[in-house]
Amino acid sequence: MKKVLLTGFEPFLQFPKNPTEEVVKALDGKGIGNYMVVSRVLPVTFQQAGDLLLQLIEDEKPDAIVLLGLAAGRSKITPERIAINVKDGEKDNNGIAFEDDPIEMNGEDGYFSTLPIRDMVRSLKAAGYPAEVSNSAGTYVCNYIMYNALHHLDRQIPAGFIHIPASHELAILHGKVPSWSQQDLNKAVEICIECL
Ligand code: PCA
Repeated sequence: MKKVLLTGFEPFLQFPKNPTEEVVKALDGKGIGNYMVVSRVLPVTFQQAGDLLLQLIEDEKPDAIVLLGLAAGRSKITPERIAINVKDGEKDNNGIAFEDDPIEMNGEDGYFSTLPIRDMVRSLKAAGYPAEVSNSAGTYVCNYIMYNALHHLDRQIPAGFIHIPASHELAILHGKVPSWSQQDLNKAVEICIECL
């Protein structure tokens, strides 16, 4: 069986729960399609998340990588098309913020996802889950790790990023975001992995 590295993130900023953490815990060790899932939760800190991800790629030698992040406010599952060479935005969980900085000084402006993002969207919708390709992963830690992974991997294996909506649990705590049941979020990510 092949191995897929699946990562989620810890809570950050005004989000006291991160549903991606629950997804990766629920799917860890599962066989989905041709893949066995190995999952990890990453810190929402630019430096550590990037370093840890590259270390995991070295240690686990996965055959595919699916990175997950919360996009609170979105109502659909959104596989990301592209990571851009920019870090910018709010403070990370170490209190570090960047403004208009490159991720890699001499890196490409952007890298396209090498995941089957169109198949994922089609399969999700066929299974009854709202989904669409997103054309921006933002400029915060999610875009940062997607860029790092794709820059490092140089298209050797399928890799990319999927943003997911808030869970009901987070929506209750937060108060102002659309949400899905955690069970549906878990199932939707399973469907994405089946597309690999
Ligand atoms: N979402 C943030 C970082 C962590 C997460 O789950 C983002 O979209 O950058």
